[in-house]
Amino acid sequence: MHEDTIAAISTPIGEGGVGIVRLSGPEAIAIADGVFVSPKGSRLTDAPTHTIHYGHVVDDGRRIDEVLASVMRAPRTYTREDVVEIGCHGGIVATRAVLDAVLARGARLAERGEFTKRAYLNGRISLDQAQAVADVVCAQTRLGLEAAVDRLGGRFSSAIAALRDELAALLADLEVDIDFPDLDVVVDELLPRAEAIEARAADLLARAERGAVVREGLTVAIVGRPNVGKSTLLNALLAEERSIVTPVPGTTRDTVEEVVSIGGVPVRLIDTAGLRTPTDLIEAEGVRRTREATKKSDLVLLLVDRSKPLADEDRDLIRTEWGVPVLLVLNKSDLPAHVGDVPRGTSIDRIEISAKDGANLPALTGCLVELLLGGEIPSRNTILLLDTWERDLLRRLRDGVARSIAAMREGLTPDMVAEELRSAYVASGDLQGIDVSESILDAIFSRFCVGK
Ligand SMILES: Nc1nc2c(ncn2[C@@H]2O[C@H](COP(=O)(O)OP(=O)(O)OP(=O)(O)O)[C@@H](O)[C@H]2O)c(=O)[nH]1
Ligand SMILES: [Mg+2]
Repeated sequence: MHEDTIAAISTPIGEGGVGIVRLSGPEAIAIADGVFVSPKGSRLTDAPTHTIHYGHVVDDGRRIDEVLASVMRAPRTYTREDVVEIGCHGGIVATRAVLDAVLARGARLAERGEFTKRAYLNGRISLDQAQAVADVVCAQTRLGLEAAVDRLGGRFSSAIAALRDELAALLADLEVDIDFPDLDVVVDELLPRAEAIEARAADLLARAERGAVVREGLTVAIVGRPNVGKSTLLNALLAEERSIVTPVPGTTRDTVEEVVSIGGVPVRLIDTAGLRTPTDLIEAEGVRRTREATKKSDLVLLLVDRSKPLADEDRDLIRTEWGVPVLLVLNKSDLPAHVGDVPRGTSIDRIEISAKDGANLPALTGCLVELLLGGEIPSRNTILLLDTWERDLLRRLRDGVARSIAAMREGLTPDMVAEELRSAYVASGDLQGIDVSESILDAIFSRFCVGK
């Protein structure tokens, strides 16, 4: 248990219906009681666990806010410590003043994720579940949320625990073989078990790689000459008038970014300034930003206006090597076509749409699913949300088992096989959060906001 008591505002900063100041630690109830006055004179320190109390927070005898204080005594709390949540009216000033009052009484301002870190250190949740909490908070699509909630339920932890148990059993059987070389635990018996472990680790890894896409999302840049309908397409895909659309070429001067869910994957769409020889400084900067945007994209949607003859600038863009897959989009299919022959250039596919009336937009989304996700729409059962370092450990686990299998097939000695299995076993332990280094812990909890 921790010595000190931490406090923070647990709701988003800004005006809202309520603002919650959360305290956790041995002095949480006493500190809250020190700033709390109930109309009937009852004390939070006498309150039974999991009860809510009406009153005011006072500082220097002045009432700061009318509040509801929830008293939750250890161990059945988020952190397993004494916790008090003071529900204020919301708004920046009042909530902040309540926080200042408890800080003045001896609470320490919590660091990012410190409440959840305590929940982990006090054994209420596994590291895996702590990560899942961050994913729940950060989820950008329904699918991301579902996968995070699944993980919070501990599905990944139990899968790893099972693998670890089997690795331990396999190692134990091998030890017997090492100690009594003529006892001859046959490779025939161990090999299929190792193969089964490898198959399961490989499956988890494949799901984690799909999950990485759901978690980190993808980026798509919409580029083309001025006036071809880039902003109109962004708005159509978003189903809102986000970007300014006018018949004037050069309308969009800065990049505009929004996230849409495509097959449950958050896709950051970047509408860019039309590419042409800049006519002024602002436009030159816009064009530079367009080039930057394409560099950080996973795919480029290259738009051409098919109601106009193809311009030399279109041709240049079609010939450009963008370094990522390009989908050529012939826009304005609602108008008569005057574009003539459009060379394919570096694009891997092409499609005709009308951004204005939405014709063929579902097909465009289908193309994106095909090109970005290999045609496979992820579902909560086919993905796993893991951090990069966890994917790394999972890979190490699988590789260790794979090497042990190779060693068995080559007829190497049992202790050589065991050595490979041991590295897989160590990786499984790290994945369970046993002996995770402080730096990894810091990396995990820094993903949280203050107050979580
Ligand atoms: N008929 C028709 N008009 C369209 C279509 N898409 C866009 N437009 C029109 O084309 C004009 C330019 O559209 P924008 O979306 O502003 O074009 P842009 O590519 O963003 O242009 P810049 O920001 O200047 O680079 C507007 O008048 C749109 O209404 C379409 O599919 N059909
Ligand atoms: Mg535009």
